Parts: sequence; C-alpha cells; structure tokens
Amino acid sequence: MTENLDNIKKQFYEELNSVNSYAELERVRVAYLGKKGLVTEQLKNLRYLTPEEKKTAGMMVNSLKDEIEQAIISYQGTLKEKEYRKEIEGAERYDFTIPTNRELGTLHPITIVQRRIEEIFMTMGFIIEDGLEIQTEYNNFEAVNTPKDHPARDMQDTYYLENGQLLKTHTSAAQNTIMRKYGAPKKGEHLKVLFPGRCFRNENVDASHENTFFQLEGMMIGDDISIANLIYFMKVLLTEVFERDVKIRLRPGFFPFVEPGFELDINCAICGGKGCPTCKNSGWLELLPCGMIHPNVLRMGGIDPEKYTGFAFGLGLTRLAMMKYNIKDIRLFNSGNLKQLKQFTR
Ligand code: FA5
Repeated sequence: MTENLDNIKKQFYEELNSVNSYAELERVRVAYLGKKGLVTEQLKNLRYLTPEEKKTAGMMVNSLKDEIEQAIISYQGTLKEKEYRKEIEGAERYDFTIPTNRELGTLHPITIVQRRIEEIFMTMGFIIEDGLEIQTEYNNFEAVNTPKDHPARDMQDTYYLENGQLLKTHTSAAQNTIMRKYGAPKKGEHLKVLFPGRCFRNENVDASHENTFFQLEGMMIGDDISIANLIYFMKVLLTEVFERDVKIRLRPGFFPFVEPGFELDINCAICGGKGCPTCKNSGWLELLPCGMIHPNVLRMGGIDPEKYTGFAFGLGLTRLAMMKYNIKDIRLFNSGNLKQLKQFTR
C-alpha cells in the first residue's frame, strides 16, 4: 500500500510540473481526485481492509489527497506567473534610442509659468513644497483662522467628500502643515517656502472663474519680516514673470489669515484697462492677495507670534497665465484644446 501511494505521489508531481495551462491542471486534478481518479480509487479500496489496517491506510491516503489538493491550489499561482512571463516576453518591444519624427507633447501654459516662478524664488532661497488636494476642514479653514460659521467661509464654497474631508479651496490649506514641518527659523534665518497647487471651488464659471484652477502661495517667516519685504518680493515676482512693466494697484483686502491684508490687482492685459468681459469691465483683475500672517495662524502652526512675524501671498496662477499669454477666457486651460494650448509653448 505504502509503495503504491509513493508511486502515485511521484507520478503526480511529475505530471504537475509539466502543466502549462489551467485546462491541463484540471485534467491532472480529475486524473487523481476525480470520481475515477487514482487517489479516489485508493480510498474506495479501503473497504477491503480489516478495521485495523483501514485506520493506518486511511490516514495515509487522506493525507496524500490533502497534499495533492493543496499542490493543485498553489500551482494556480505558478500558472498565473507563467502566463505573465509569457505575456512580457511576447510583448512588443520599443527601442527608445531610435529618433522619431512623431510630434512631441508640450508643457501646459500654467506649468510653464509655475516653473518660471519656482526658478525665480529658488534663486532667492525659497524651498518648494507640495500641498495635498484633499484636505481636512481644519487645515483648509480653522488652521487659517476661519472657524466654523465665520462669514469668510461663504467666499470659498467647495466640494465635500463623504468622509468629511474636502477638495482644498486655496493653497493656504498647506500653511499649518508647513509651519509644523519646519518650525520657527533659527536666529537670523528665515523660513521661505513656495507651495503651488490645484484648488477647487463651487463657482459660477465665467471668463475669469473656473471650478478647478491653480494658485501659487508663498510664505516668509522670521524675527524681522515687515510689509517692506512683502512688497519687494511681489515686485520681483511680477517684473520677472512679465519681463515688462506692468501696472498694478495695491488696496486693502480682508482675509481672516492676514493682518493687515491687501489685494494686489493687475491692469487687464486683454483690454489694456479699458474694460472687457475678462475683467468684468473694471479694467483690473484680482491676482495676488497678500498680507502679514495673522498671529493666530502662527500660533496654530506652533510658531510664537510674540517673537516672529511673516508675510504670505496667494497668487492666482491660472489668472497670471491668462495675463501673460493674453488668454481671454480661463476655460481654455481645462479644455484639452491642444491646438490652442500648444501655441504658448517654448
Ligand atoms: C485666497 O484664496 C487666499 N488664500 C489668498 C491669500 C493667501 C491671501 C495668503 C493672503 C495671504 P482669493 O480667494 O482671493 O484668496 O484667491 C486668490 C486668487 O486666486 C485670486 O486673486 C484669483 O486670482 C484666484 N482665484 C480665486 N478664485 C478663482 C477661480 N474660481 N478661478 C480662477 N482663479 C481664481
């Protein structure tokens, strides 16, 4: 009996190892475990044995049956791997070194402007950070001094997820995380961070408002930062991006996370300030709100407002790209209209 079972086992593994498909595997299973299979026959033969012999032989046959069942199950994994390998080996191969005359992709105008600003600020010692698009309500609102029921929340209606989180309405949502990550700067040093990102708002879409748009935020914190630093950096930013003189105006603006706060508007490049649908006939486009970081925001970020001050700005990157490239309607950016978008590429 033992010899017989050993032979069956040996024969089974030989057959199993040459299996190359699920159909073959099934054939092997039936040959051993099916109604007339070799192992099943051994189980049937137990009835000819004495009760004593049956006990030991029964254990041996059943253990072989379990082993074969397990081997077949785990061989399914081996087969899957064999199939993947076959697929990979048979896959079409590319030689990336062969020159192509197919048309190459191009950078999106927003990416071009974003990279340019990053270059400018990196040369001034800023580090670049990346904020999350899905944010907690705390980071998006509370941590920037906009508690629940604050009227300023109405200005930034957004999309809430079922888990209570939201799509961030502004890049300021990353301020608290960044302050906590880097902490207050050492004496005589500054924390200088730039953090661009995609924002979402439940907006009535028009020529200058999208529900999905980009902002680029900057923040500088130290023990000697004043409005003079803020104005200097805003000037450098606009002069470098436009490579020409641009007319701007600075006026007081309210944001709960800055005190004092300003709105920096740019003279509409589409109509030269005469008034058009892009600037809603005002001749100006809101572009770069900014201000001195509110003490509550610093405190919530773990930075002592008695010792440190800082400025922050939230540039409307999509609108800046509109002004830079004279794009009349913001909807072009998300349109996927490659023919038009490509004309701005370097
Ligand atoms: C803010 O989002 C503030 N977080 C900016 C800020 C940061 C102020 C730091 C002070 C300090 P506001 O809602 O105004 O502010 O948006 C900033 C800019 O984003 C606007 O000036 C505008 O250029 C752009 N923007 C806002 N909403 C839209 C929209 N729906 N479509 C396109 N651009 C928009």
